[in-house]
Amino acid sequence: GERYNPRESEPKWQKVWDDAKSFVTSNDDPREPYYVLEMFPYPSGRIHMGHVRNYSMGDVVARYHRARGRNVLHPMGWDAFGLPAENAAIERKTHPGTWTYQNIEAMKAQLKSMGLAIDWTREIATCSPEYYQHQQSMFIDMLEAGLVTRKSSKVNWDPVDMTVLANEQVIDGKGWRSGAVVEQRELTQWFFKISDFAEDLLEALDTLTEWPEKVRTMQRNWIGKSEGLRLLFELEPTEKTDVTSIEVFTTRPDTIFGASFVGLSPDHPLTTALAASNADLAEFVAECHRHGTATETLEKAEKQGFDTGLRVKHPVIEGQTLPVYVANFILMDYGTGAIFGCPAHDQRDLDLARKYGLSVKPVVLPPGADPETFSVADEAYVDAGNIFNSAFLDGLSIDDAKRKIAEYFGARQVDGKSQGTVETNYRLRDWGISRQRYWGCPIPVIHCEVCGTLPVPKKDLPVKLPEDVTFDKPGNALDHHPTWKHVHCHQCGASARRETDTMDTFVDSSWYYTRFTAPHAETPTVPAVANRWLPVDQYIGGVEHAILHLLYSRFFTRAMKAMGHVDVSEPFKGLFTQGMVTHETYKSQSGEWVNPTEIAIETNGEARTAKHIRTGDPISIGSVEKMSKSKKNVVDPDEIVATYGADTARWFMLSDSPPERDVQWTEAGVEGASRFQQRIWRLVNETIELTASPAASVDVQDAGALALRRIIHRSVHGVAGDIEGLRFNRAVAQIYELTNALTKALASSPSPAVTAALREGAEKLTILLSPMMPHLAESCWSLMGMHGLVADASWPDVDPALLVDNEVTMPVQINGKRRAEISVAKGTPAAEVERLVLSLEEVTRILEGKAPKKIVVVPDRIVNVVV
Ligand code: ANZ
Ligand code: ZN
Repeated sequence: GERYNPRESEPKWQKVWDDAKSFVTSNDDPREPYYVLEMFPYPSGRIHMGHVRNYSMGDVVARYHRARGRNVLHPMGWDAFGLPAENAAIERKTHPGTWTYQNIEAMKAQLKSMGLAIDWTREIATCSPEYYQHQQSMFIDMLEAGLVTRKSSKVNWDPVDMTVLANEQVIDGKGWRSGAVVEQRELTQWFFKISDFAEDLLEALDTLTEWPEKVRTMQRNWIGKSEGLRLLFELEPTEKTDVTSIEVFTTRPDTIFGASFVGLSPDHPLTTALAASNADLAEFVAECHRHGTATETLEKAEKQGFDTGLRVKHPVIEGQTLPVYVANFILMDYGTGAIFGCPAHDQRDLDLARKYGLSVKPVVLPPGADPETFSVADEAYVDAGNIFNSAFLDGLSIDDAKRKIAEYFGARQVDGKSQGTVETNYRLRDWGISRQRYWGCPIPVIHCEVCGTLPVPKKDLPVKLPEDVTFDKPGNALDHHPTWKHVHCHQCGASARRETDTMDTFVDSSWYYTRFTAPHAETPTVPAVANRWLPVDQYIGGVEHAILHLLYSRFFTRAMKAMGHVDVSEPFKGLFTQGMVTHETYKSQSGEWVNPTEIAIETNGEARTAKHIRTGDPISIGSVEKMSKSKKNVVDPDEIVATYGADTARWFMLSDSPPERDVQWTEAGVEGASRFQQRIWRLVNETIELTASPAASVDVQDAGALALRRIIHRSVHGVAGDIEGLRFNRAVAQIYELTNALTKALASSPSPAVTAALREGAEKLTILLSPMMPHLAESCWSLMGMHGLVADASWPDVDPALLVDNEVTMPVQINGKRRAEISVAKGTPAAEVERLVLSLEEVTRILEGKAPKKIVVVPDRIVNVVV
């Protein structure tokens, strides 16, 4: 037969699937629903190998569950708002929308060339008003339900991108996109009250058993629950302030006897009040602000303090006082914005104490340490031990001491209040969603001079972005627009200003999976439909979204439930985070990165050398790194599809490593995948040369056929299990094994029974392959003259009897001497065993053409031949 030609076959089958609407999913289909989703792409312009890997995996899952008779939802859309579109618009002098929609077209064509089983009728782009009007309407509902607030807060301000950044978008004090040093600014912003759900979001993590443990841990840490004590310290009277006490939050009240100072945040109200009449303190606070208050920055920054001159009474040591410092590492929006410092057992406190000469008194004794000599030098002791140097707490464990001291303070009073109150705190902050950018979902409110801030009436939605915007000035183009923001109040008619902040793009991606269930509905969801599909059975994407995107989506689902749009709380039942795609790196002699397509590699035994194909210059082969533009080690999926076809790319992506690990893209690997494709094609061609009609019942008495069928059925069973467990590389390995077994049988001048088994094998192999190499599978299916499309074929049934490992090996004796052995299925009838024994080479040699005198078969045990 001819070589398989993917370039011809792939577009052909894609058109057939399209015309047949093979992957269009109906919401009314009575079969069991199954929802598989890959994280939708940002339309940056072109798909990359990471997408290829992600979507190949999702497609295998989708096609497999279709074959299993489920009604599969496998949609695709575009996370289409965001800053890069504005930057591109500035660079290219186009509109962000033009750039975005062009990219969507290009990337859609690329995804289509991969042959993905996607229902494109459900495509959504978050930048289209058809989508974001529902987001606006839910925003209004959330506002009315008290889930949205507007408050003034300190924000990370990127002076180059002129926008607010989330803490995690600040890296080493710089903006993640612009690299500019981030400033702190006070801004009035919109917030989603995700912190209302902190406990629920934390507890429900235990129910997400189909999520990777590491992702659940990351979420737990992000929510950061801690149980502690609010504790009042009495101020020594002073004319500097009327304040009489300072409230701190501590998780270590057991260390109170080791307290050596009280610390205030630079933003603490008492700090602000004191700074009003203390220029040095005001300068210290300003300096702290210049350095930023992002958690990460603070952890790295040198600990700085300012002695306010105030003193508090030590709450447990009679007659002792403690100084009150303002310290740069204390956040205002956690706990009470004030702490007590115990330098012996907290590193930050220790750094501060060493710098300003404060006392360091250990109160937790490490197991086995000597209480007389134990001391803390430069490293705080933060581990377990028993309390000492602490009067009535001495000898207790940390936990027991915490309980005892909480009771002690609970029973005392300061300023007419209980001195100590047990309290739970969460690190999780409310979600600031305001962005000062044009290319995002407008926040649907107006600010009226008379009525204040009002939501836009729902009948006036969507609040559309104006088309005629310019980006000639830095900042928010929406704010610069000459007319857009000037409106009249719908309530009183007075002049009003539209909100010009747009929503964080994480809002768009927090509910798109719900919208896919009814993408054209006039309401955000059709609850009955959404409830049928949700939660997503299998969500697949990058681990970089393990915290924010997933947490925001979990919050949003809860909010949507509260508003009656869905009836589930958790959006994603199964979560899988895939590894990255890596490639070797190459450098020219002048130290420039060189793309893999520009070099030729020569292999000499173990040694590999590289040369530039045009210039012939030697190139050095460097380490294997994540594909990135900066290292130029990127392989373009388009080129791979054009050279080898989509199936080869898909196969290689699935075959080489466990899907949660990184996969190294290599030329040799792709070529191997491409050769395998041809092998399958040959195998099917040669099989139909032997038998052109579809598999009928196979003679189960025939041992050779039985052995082959056993391999076939085990493969069907095993590949199914591996796909369900998302062990794609193992599924691939099993398909290789099956192919080898079939090839071997084909080469062994097969009997009619074996030929029939071979035919069965070729058909089943084609179905097993079809989730991974769907185009090749269609070609094989049609070549074999099978009915319909393999895309519509059912996953093969498995004969359970063939899965049981019931082979027995029987020794074969000739005249009482062991000469050979034979493997047959348990219970093989004596006549069949006799027939097989007589065809054994060892036996025919001794018989020399004569018939044996007698053959005794003890089934499943032994064979005796008498000659
Ligand atoms: C006294 C103490 C002694 C503390 C000791 C720790 C160790 P988690 O567990 O993360 O909740 N803290 C409280 N509020 C703070 C704020 N706004 N900014 C910075 N630090 C703050 O951390 C709670 C601990 O962090 C608290 O317990 C407090 O210091 C500090 F040996 O109190 B601890
Ligand atoms: Zn008004």
